[in-house]
Amino acid sequence: MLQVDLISLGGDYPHPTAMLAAQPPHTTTAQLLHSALLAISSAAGGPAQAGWIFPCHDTGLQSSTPDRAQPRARPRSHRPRAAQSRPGRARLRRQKPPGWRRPSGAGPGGDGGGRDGGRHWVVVALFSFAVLTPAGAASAAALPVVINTWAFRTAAETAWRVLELGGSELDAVERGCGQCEIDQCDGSVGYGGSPDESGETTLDAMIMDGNTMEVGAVADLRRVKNAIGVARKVIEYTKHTLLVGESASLFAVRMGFPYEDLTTQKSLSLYSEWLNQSCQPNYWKNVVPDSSKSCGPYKRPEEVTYKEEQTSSKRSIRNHDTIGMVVIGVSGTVASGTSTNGAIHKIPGRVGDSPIAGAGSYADSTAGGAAATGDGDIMMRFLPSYQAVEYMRMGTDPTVACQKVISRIQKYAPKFFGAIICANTTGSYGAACNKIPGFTQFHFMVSSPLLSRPTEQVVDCI
Ligand code: SD4
Repeated sequence: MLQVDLISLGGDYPHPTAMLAAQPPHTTTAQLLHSALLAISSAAGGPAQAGWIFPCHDTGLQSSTPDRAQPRARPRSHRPRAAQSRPGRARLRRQKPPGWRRPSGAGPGGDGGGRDGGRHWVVVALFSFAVLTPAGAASAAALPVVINTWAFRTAAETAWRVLELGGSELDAVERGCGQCEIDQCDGSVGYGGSPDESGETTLDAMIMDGNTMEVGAVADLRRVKNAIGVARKVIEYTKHTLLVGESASLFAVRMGFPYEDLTTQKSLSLYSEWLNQSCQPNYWKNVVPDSSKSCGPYKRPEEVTYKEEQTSSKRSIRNHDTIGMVVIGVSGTVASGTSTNGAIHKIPGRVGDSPIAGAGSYADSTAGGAAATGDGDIMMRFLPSYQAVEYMRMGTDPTVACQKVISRIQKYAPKFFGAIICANTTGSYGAACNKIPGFTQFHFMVSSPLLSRPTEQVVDCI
């Protein structure tokens, strides 16, 4: 077994933001761990700075890591198991853009960007037909179903293809969300997005098996790109649920994942712009110097007057687009997962809702699955995904379950930014979002035997 003396491996390391003059100092522990990880990675023959190898896109089933469980050989039947429709109140508009083709391998820069997808939607709507499901009707149900947040089309296509090729529900979630990590969906998933206060991109992800209720999650993961892949390894090779920070990176390296810089020109310029605008916005409050006017370092004032800021999200909707995915197989097996680079300019160490079971997502094969997106600092306080699944367990229609969860958060944080997707074990699904200025509709993707292709849908926020 490889042993590394962390202390003797201390030393400076090339921080991603080294190019920027105003680089904040880092802790010695982080430096030591970083050096240790580099040493482990190269001792293990790992490509410490190599590019990300993730060949699954070609087949949907291969892995960059050596020990991926192979999928079942025989394709599953995708015939509807139950065509059950339940009443709901949401208005779901289904759209089918023309000219859809089976993907042949979109990588970074592919068409998976949800925000792009959002803009794209406006354009294609002029040329396509839309079916407006009247208020009072819910989605038709069939299995399997794949549903994911935002218009992350390549992620939906990847997950669906994994099912078609006989992969498991967990495989589909891992590959689907992993595709977004490759595509850097909206800059909010994967490497090179949402730099924190020190300019570094860190990742949160989780995956949940609704048969066994096992969860694998990583939070504040540094210098490893395939966060949901690492989360899956937490299920497969540990008895833990959640690993965090540099220690999660150490685990990832041991599992064979490349250890590499997540910084890109884009994340550097986001960071540099933020520094130039006096570090606005940020997540501090009640500190000196005044965090609404100047950069830190901040500290507690002599006399603290605690004032809970009304929960209007100062955050830009544009940089909050976590992928959350629920997959329900033909037999009703539920799996769910998330992957995100979290909140831009977050305080280092911040962990959002995405890697927290019941918050970011939840899966229970006796009821259904749900996944959330939005302001995780608010949403995680309500365990919305768990709550939605529990509503569905009681027989509540998925759309209504999603709405009830949003309403509950609204009572405490009327201006929160957030949305949730829900699906039950019959394949019925729904979504809901909180209506705030600039966010009145929520786009999501659905794949089902009732749709000829992964289809973007939109719901009006409440
Ligand atoms: C977070 N919930 O870290 C994530 C961000 C997100 O859509 O969902 N964006 O708070």
